[in-house]
Amino acid sequence: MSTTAAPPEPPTPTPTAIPRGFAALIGLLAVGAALAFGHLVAALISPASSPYLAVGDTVIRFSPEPLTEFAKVTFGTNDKPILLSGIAVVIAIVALLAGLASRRSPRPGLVVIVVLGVLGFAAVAIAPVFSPLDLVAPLVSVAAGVLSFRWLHSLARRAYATGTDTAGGVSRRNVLIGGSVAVGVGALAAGGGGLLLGNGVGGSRETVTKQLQAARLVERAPAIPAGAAFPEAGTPTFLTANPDFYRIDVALRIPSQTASAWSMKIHGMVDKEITLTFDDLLARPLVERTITMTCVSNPIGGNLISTTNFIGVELRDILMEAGVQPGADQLFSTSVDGWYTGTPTDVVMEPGRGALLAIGMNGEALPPEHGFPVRMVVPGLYGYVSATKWVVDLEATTFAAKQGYWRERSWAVKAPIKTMSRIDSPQGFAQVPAGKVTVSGIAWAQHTGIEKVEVRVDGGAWQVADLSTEVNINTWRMWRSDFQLGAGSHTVQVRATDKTGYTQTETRADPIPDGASGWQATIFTVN
Ligand SMILES: Nc1nc2c(c(=O)[nH]1)N[C@H]1C(S)=C(S)[C@@H](COP(=O)(O)O)O[C@H]1N2
Ligand SMILES: [Mo]
Repeated sequence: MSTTAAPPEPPTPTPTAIPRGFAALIGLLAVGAALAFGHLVAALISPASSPYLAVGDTVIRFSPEPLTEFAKVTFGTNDKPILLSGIAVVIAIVALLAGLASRRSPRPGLVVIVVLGVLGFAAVAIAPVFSPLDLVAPLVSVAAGVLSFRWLHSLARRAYATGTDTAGGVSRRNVLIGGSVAVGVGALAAGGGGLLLGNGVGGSRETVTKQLQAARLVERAPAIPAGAAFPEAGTPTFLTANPDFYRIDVALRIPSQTASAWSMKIHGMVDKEITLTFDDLLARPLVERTITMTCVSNPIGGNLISTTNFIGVELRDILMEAGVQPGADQLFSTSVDGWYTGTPTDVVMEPGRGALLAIGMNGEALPPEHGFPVRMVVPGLYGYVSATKWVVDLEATTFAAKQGYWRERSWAVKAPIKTMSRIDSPQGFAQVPAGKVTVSGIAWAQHTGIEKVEVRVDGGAWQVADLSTEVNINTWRMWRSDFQLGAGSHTVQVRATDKTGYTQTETRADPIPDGASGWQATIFTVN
């Protein structure tokens, strides 16, 4: 038997490239599958570990301050969807290019998927809150990406690597389309599952709402009198409906801790450490207070201000029980997702200040985006130094020892809310009929109270506005004033005076570092 003659080599098919459109689609589908499966696994075992959201969080954390400020002021509550869409677009472009680069060999695409995976992995690993379990989701994500890319790529190679396009080509193409659809559907399902599981606090919120409705409060917020607002003249309603309450935070994923899983430790420079559960809070005297919250980033004329009936427990009483030691000038609070800030101890401990650990808003449990199950509220201080949402830790310490999140980014250490006013009607560039023109708006000086609001048109004499009935000194106050105006363009200006006698000055200041100041001016046209 002769074994010398080698068997004829099977003819190697000329490696035909996968058509561009399909190649790009394969990259997109595989990366989509990676993101979706990572998200789903995160939702199931550790919601904070979604690689996609972790990348978003990291972008926020390391963005230069002017950029985050621009996003907050320009997009307000929409800043997060806009950031996430931006990241999605970048990833999609990378995925399409990775597919295009892999028309002959899967290697370039696999390298890109692994590099994206490493980024997601790193973002999860350096997140402010991290546990080893959090690494599962990014690993599953990379595996899903690599496997679906290889599978789709080999399907495509088999469909296009051989021969000329015949009737068989069509059915091969069908195989490829079928495979793509399968991965696409799987990815969508996984992503949908992740979204569904994203905020599993609904049941817990319903329970808390029922508990609050059944609770006997030791202090109820007085009913809001009819004259407390002038909505017919263009001001907001006195209380802000929960869905309309302004929202500011750096949380891409709203934390989903249930009330029964919640606890908070009070520690540091205290005589006695205290750990509170949600039931401990419910067992304490519950109070309800009408409070206007304001964000330091609110520009002149801005709408980062809202009013609600908070239900909660006296923070001061709890701190008295813990025994805050002299010298602990800062109360450092941390949220379950790792945000942190420091509040001046002396303000929280003022007998009449009314600082709360809040658990309810307008008769309901706190909405998830406003801190469910527990947040801090300190009347008279901007939110970034006082209003920690999803709070889980409170440490008595010093301002010298620790810095809050926004203080690290150059905002002021202490931040009392500045006395300010806003024009709500007419809106800028509005057209109004000639004759009597009603100008209206809001003014605020939380924990001091508004004494007077003055308005003037076209630089004329200041006219004292009518004020709404005062609800309490921790809330906004509405104002209105009538003018007789002829046709043409007019400018209206407003300034408020608080109960210390301080009148807002004309000098304009930016929100950073400690809040905007200056008079608002609105230009409108009388026809
Ligand atoms: N955990 C957490 N709490 C937070 C923040 C945040 O980013 N994370 N932002 C603060 C800021 S800057 C403000 S103005 C208020 C806003 O509270 P609201 O969204 O309920 O209006 O929350 C404060 N509490
Ligand atoms: Mo804020």
